[in-house]
Amino acid sequence: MLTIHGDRISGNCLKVKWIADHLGLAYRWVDVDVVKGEAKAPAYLADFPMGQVPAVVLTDGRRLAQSNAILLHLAEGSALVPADAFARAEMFQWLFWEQYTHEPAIAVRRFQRHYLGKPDSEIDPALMVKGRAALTLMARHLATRDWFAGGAVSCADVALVAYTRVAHEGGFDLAEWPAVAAWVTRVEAVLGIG
Ligand SMILES: N[C@@H](CCC(=O)N[C@@H](CS)C(=O)NCC(=O)O)C(=O)O
Repeated sequence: MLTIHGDRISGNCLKVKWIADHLGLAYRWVDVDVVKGEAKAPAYLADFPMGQVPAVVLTDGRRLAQSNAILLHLAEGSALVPADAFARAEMFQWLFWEQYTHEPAIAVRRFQRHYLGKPDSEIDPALMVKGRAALTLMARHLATRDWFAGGAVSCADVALVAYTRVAHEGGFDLAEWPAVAAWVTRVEAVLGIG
């Protein structure tokens, strides 16, 4: 059976859980408390040298880390990975953007504010600027489209919704970006969450 190592406070981990649930995959969930440093424990590092969650052990024993790589592997062959080559490339475009631009601003600000309890004055102001720019870019895209890649929900939507739906915990008010808020509701409905 698939084993998912994850922490439920982590959007990166929830992405993997949601995909597995959506696809009806059987799995065992192993809690790894990132705040307690369990992802850096020697036993965990021996199995997953990147020292982060999520990470999975596939049914055949092979291991894989990095949330979006895991999403793509689990969703291979499903409607969440577009068959059309350009739509698939668009999905990759948003997946890479999510990890390089969106998550490092919105998820990091959320973690510092909501989980470490830092006051706004102690959080790098650039995180708010970058997070707002990311949400504005998403809103511009969603002004003419319901989903991020191709004409249907894909792994890109699942990856992007993970931290967007909890952006308020990072101090971002989605009421300022109604197209993004409406898309969050659409993705949550597909995934049966929310
Ligand atoms: N690029 C990685 C990021 C993973 C990541 O940042 N994981 C965090 C939780 S969201 C973590 O494991 N932090 C604990 C640590 O670094 O010790 C992915 O997409 O999986």
